[in-house]
Amino acid sequence: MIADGPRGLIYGLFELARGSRTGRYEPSYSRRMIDHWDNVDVHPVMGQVERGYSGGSLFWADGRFRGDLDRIRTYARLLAATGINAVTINNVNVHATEARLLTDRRHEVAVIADQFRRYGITTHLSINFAAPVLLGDLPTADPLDPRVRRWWTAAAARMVESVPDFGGFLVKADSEGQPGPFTYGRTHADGANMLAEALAPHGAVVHWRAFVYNHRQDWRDRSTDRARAAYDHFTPLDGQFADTVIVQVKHGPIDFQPREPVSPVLTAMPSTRLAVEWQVTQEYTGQQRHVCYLGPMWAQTLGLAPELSAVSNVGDDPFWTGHPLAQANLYAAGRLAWNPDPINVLDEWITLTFPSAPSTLRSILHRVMDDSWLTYERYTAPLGVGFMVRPGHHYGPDVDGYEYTPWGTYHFADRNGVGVDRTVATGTGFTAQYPPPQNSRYESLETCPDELLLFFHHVPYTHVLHNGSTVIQHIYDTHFDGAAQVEAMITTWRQAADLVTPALHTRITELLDEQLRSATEWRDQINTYFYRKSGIPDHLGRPIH
Ligand code: GCW
Repeated sequence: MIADGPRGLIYGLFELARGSRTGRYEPSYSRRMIDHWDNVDVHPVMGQVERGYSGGSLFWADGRFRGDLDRIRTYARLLAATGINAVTINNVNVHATEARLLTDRRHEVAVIADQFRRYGITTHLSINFAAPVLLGDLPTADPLDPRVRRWWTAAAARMVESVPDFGGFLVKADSEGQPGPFTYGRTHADGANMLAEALAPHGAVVHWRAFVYNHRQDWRDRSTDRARAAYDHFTPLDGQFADTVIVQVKHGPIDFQPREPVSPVLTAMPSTRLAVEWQVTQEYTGQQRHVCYLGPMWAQTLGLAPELSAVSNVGDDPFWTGHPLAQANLYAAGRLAWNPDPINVLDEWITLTFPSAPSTLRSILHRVMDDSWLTYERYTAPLGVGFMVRPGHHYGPDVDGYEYTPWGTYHFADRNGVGVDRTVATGTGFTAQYPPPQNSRYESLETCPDELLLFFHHVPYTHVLHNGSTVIQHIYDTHFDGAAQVEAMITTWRQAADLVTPALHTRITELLDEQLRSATEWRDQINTYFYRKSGIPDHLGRPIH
């Protein structure tokens, strides 16, 4: 481990966790879970860790269990110190090798669980819904078939023999090619309840993801809207899930974009246990090459579900998280689940990570990090429209990268305007999934917040925002400002040269240089694209390529 970053965080947090400063602490979320998207094999496209930007997996390398128990223990301690008490150790996309963690490779799960247990953390496993078929035991995975139910009951019992305090299963079903109950004409409640029946006698639970949507869409079919999908699939099942099933809902209705409204599912299933899912790994928020402190974004969903699941941003990188400042996101995820008050979290992280920091360093870190999410938003996709990223790896700009594919993440930009009409009056009707008063707030152009305008409405480029600017001028202004703010971050960080270790200073400097390169690329591609579509020049005459 390299000096001040990780060590400071661990030791400092233990001080805090002992309650030595202000007495007693109680968590507001009962289960505070980190989900790893680690593969056992190196996946040909997704690699060792799907959407991992911090090196390899702490658990597996090239198909083998790494067996570095010291490192896992240190990690367990770090997680416990942030307040995390549950971990899912493998990717929700469960391929053939990973499926065997449930059966003949479960001793690996047991060894990992032994390390986490020391710090009060339970171990959970992602499973493949078709495991009875995939592992060659049965001709079907139909959840209502008694043979399938017996198979899962036996598999759960064997797992609990290996891991007596086994936490349970996490399931991505009928989503992006993963198998699920739809194959057998069954509902997601049928599928989840079957697994709950196998696990409940052992006190273990099922986390069942609500990320279910049609990824083979036709852009002309405006009745299919990816934003609607989770609500449409799951709310009719409210009340049908067993008590030990937790339906896990991404914080926004689409997919971890830098700006989305809160998922309407979170307020629409009063008779179901829910968990909100945050993406700590920065797939769509700069991939741990950009500073993007996400605490303020996640704070929007605090209090809406009793549990939290957060997708890990940790790997075998010496700083744990690739970008050293991305540690703050891991800290914020655990900490906000413990105490849903976002105000001081970043300041706390700075204090604990740099315990002897002079006030100049504290102020530098605040200036670089406080508004970094809003800065990121400014130089990327505008006004909540999302998904203007390069297809596949999702880094950097490609405005039309997904526009002519079936993934359902359209922006509908043409020469007249841009945005997705999700109104009841003329669009997909998504706004109706919100209770009053949000439904009418989003439905109406008069009241829809600017930052979500293009998520809910298709408007002309000359549409005037609440802030008095037009859509097109706002696009130019925010993109020039966003890139300029990254330049300012670099100038600010230079002043920290003598205040942190050289290794830390160098790593962050290199990453900020990449952030500026990328922000400039975003600025220029977005501005050029919309200038060429709209034909409307920038009022200030700044260079547009
Ligand atoms: O955002 C998408 C990612 C996939 C991920 C999926 C999910 C694990 O691009 O890599 O798969 O979300 O959340 O299941």
